[in-house]
Amino acid sequence: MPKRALITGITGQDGSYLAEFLLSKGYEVHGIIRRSSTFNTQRIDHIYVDPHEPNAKLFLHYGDLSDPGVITEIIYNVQPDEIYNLGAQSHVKVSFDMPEYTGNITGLGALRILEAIRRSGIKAKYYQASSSEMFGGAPAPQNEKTPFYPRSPYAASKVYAYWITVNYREAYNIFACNGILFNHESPRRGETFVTRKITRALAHILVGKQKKLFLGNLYAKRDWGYAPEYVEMMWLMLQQDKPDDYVVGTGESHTIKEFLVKAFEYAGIELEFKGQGTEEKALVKSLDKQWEGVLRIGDIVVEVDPRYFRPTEVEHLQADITKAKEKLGWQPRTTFEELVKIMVDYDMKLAGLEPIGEGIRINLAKGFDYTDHTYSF
Ligand code: NDP
Ligand code: GDR
Repeated sequence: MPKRALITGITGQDGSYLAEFLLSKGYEVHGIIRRSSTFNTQRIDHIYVDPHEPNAKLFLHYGDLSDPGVITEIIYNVQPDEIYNLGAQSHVKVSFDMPEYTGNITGLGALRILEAIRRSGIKAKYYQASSSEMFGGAPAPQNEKTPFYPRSPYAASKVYAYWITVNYREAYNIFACNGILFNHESPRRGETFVTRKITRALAHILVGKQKKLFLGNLYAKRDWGYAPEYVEMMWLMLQQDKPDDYVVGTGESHTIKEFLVKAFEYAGIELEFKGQGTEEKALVKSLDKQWEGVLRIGDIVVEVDPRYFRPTEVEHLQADITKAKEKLGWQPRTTFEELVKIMVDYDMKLAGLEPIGEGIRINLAKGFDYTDHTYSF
């Protein structure tokens, strides 16, 4: 019998990579999707097979983390061996606009699944998508022993989900793990997270679809890794003898500004920064011949817009990955520069441009053969 996994948030960045990974391991994969007036399954369309086909291994169920009845019913009907709870209102800035909704989905959603496991008596292992945002204001580097200091409704909700996971492990002997993952990005990253916002805007500027990119705080530091690698760690945590919590990151951090500069530089554009605070701007200092006519020296391509500032910011996240290295053999394989190149190439291609190509080659060389909803690397 193949193992059976249930994924909440299967239509998101991580859910789609995890589904591919588990299918490649021979799992039968079930995912919970939300009803939407437009298609929301673009990230998994390429792996979907009509369930009437005899070789179908991926099955989708309508549901919502706000609805305990349907969550319980799906878990009871599917009888999964492993449950990965990746569903969330996952945008930190949006959580300030929708704090209660975020608490309901991102926090209580975890409880609803754990309760369904407990009440049904199903022997499913549980993975909780915990986040480095829980460390928030705690000094870097952060590890499993660092006290949490959440700085947003999102982070506070994740802290609740973290502790309820630990509590159900201790109280009811459920095999439940927290993966405390630091930021991880990819060509499938949602378009409003800062890395993808930058690479997508860059491509749009180069095809003349957008003039300027507006960003918030350029000086926050993040530990950015490559998402396909991180979903492998989720699975690995559930394959250990004992359930535990692990920090996963690269151990390196960079500012938003560094990401911005590297992305433009890779495309052949040198930026120069002028002004400070809300007056800060990035201008084109030099550019490759191929962009002449599209851009000129001195063009302002980036401006700071306080609309994107957060009421309370998380200034510096950097993972101490000692435990995951020692116990799970974790070794990040993609560098910051490689990640930037992979994402810029993707967005250039998506915008109809010839990609620079290094990012595509890097991805292939790493053995990632992940097919995307738009094209294959
Ligand atoms: P995404 O935002 O890309 O995906 C979130 C998923 O949750 C989507 O499938 C979304 O569905 C689903 N979802 C949202 N609201 C509900 C709801 N009410 N009921 C059911 N499903 C819902 O997130 P990522 O893939 O980047 O992240 C996966 C998880 O890991 C999240 O929990 C996130 O908070 C956490 N995390 C992410 C990190 C990162 O750097 N990416 C780092 C640490 C933790 P739809 O497609 O319909 O919107
Ligand atoms: P984050 O990711 O909040 O770390 O949460 P995001 O990319 O949204 O922000 C990272 C940093 O960039 C700064 N920033 C901007 N952010 C956005 N989104 N848009 C902007 O225009 C902008 N300008 C500057 C932010 O202030 C912040 O400092 C992500 C999510 O995936 C969470 O679900 C996950 O838990 C954490 O990563 C780890």
